[in-house]
Amino acid sequence: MARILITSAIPYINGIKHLGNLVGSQLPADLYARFMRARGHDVMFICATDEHGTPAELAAAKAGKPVDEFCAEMHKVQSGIADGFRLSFDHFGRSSSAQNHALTQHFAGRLNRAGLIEEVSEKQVYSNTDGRFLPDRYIEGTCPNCGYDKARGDQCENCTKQLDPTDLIDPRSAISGSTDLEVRETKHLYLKQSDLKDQLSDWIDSKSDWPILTTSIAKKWLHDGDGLQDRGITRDLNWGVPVKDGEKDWPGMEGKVFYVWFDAPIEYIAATHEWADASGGDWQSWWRTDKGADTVRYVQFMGKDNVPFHTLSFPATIIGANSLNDGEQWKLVDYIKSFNYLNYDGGQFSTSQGRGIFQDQALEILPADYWRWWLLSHAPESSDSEFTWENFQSGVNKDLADVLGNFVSRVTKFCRSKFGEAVPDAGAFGDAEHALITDLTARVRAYEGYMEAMEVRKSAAELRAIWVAGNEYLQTVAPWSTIKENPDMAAAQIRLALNLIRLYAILSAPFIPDASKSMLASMKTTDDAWPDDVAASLSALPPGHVFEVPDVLFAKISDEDREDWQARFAGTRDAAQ
Ligand code: B3M
Ligand code: ZN
Repeated sequence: MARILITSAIPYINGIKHLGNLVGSQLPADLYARFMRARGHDVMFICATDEHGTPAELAAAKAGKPVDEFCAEMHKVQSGIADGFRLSFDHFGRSSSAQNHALTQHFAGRLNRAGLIEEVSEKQVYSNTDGRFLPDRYIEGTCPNCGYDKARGDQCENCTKQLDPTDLIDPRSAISGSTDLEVRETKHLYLKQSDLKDQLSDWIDSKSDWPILTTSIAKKWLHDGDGLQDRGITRDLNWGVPVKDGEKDWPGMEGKVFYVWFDAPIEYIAATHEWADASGGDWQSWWRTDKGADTVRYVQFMGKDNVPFHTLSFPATIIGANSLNDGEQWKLVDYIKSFNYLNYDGGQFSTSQGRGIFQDQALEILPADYWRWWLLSHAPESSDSEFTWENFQSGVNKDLADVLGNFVSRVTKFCRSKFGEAVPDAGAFGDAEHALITDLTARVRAYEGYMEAMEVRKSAAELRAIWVAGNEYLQTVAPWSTIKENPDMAAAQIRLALNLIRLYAILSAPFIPDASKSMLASMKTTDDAWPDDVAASLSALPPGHVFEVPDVLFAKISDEDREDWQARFAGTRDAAQ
C-alpha cells in the first residue's frame, strides 16, 4: 500500500466556476483519487477555496458584502457544488483559515532567515479618491500590448499578457472609476527566486517523466527573456494574511498582506492541517519529509495557466524554506499533471464574461455522472478541446445510454423474464466466454496502466472498450436465441453477463460513481474488490445470488433538450469579477 497525496488547484472564491475549471483540475484529480483508493492505497485528497487577493475583494464589493462574510458564504456554495459533482476530497479547506495564516507567516519567516527575502521600495499606483493603493485587479486601463480598454493591472484578458499596474494606458480605479491617480513609493518584500534558479532548473530537469505541457511551461519561464525574476510577495491590501516573520511583527510591513499567490499553494499544506484538526489525523506525516512524508507520492492537478506558480514559485518557497538545514524539511511535488483549456461552442468559457455553462447550472439540468463522463472522456490533455451540445448529446447517448445502460437493462430484464431475479446456475462457460475473459483481462490491465499514468482520455477509451466488449459478446452469443435450443448455455451466458455488471460497476466507479453505486445495489452486493484476477471476479456473484432490475441508468438526451439548452446557454449570465 502506497501513500498518495493529491491536490487540485484551489478555485478562486469570487464566483461559481464553469465546466472548464472543473475538467482542468478537480475532476481529473478526483478520478485519480478514487482509482487509487479503489486499488487499496492510502490517499489524502485536498482542495480548498482561494480566498485572498483582489478577485475576492472586488467580488465581495460587487455583492455588497463584507469580504469575510462573502467568502464564508461562497465557500459553502462551492463546497455544495463539489459534493454535487461527487468530488471526494478528504478536506475542502479555506485559504483564509487560521492554519494558513500561521503556515504562510512561518514560511515567510524561514525564507527571511535563509536570506531569501529582500525589502524593495517600488512604485505603485495610489488612488487619491479611494485613499488607497490599487494593486493588480484594482486598476483597469488600456493594454499597452493590444489596445484592449478593459485590461487589468495584473493581466490583459484579451491578449493574456502579464502586466504591472504602472504599464496601463489611461488607468482608472476599478473601485470608483476615478482617474485621480498618482504613483507613490511603497515598500514590499521580494522573494529572491533568482538565487534559487539553478536548483529549480536542476529539479525540473530531473523530472523527465512529467507531461511535456508541464515542463515546457516551466522551462519557458526559467530560460526565456529575463529568466526567473525576483517576485513581490506582499501587497497593500487589508484582506489577506498579515505580513509577519513567523509569529513576530515585521517592521515596516504593518498594514500589508502577503500576495495571494504566495499563500494559496501553502493552503494545500494548511488544508491538510485543517483536516487533521477536524479529524485528529497527522498532517505533518503527509508534508514533512523528516516526519514520515518521505514515503508519500505527491501529485498535483491544474490548468496550464497555473503551471508557472507550481513549477517555480511554490517550489521556490519550499526549497528556500528547506535550505535552513535545521532538520525541518517540507515535501516537494513528485508529479504535476496539467491540462489545456476546454472551449465552449466556438469560443472560450469565461467567468468574467459569464460565457458557457457554470457548474451550478450543469447540475440543475443533469446529474453529475453525465458531466463527469463527457468531460473526462474529452479532457483537454494534448490540446485544447471543445464542448458543443451536439458532442455532449452524442457522447452521453452513445457511451452511457446505448452501450453501458442498455447492457445492464437487457441482461437484467432478460434474466428476470426467463430465469427469475437470481443468478442462474445451469450450464458451463464455452469458447466465447473464455475468449471474452481473456480479452477483458488484457483490457483491464491496460486500463489500470492508463489510470496510473493519469492518461485520462486513454483511460476513458479503454473503459468504453470494456463496456463495448460485453455488448458485443451479448450480441454474438444472443442468449435470447440460445435459450430456444440450449437453455443451459443461455443460463451460463447470463451468469457471466450479470457478473459483468458488477465488474463494470467497480471499474467505472472513478468516472461515474453514482451509476456504479446503482449497479452494485441492483446486483445486491457490497463486494467492490478490485478485479486483480478478472476471471475470478467474473464469478463473484454465485449461482442463486439474487439481484433486482435497476431503474434506467442513463436517460438519452433528446434533440429537444439539446436545442433547449443550447438556446438557454447561448447568452451570458451575470459576469463575475
Ligand atoms: N486560484 C487560480 C485558479 O483558480 C488560482 C489557483 C490557485 S492554486 C494554489 O485557476
Ligand atoms: Zn492586451
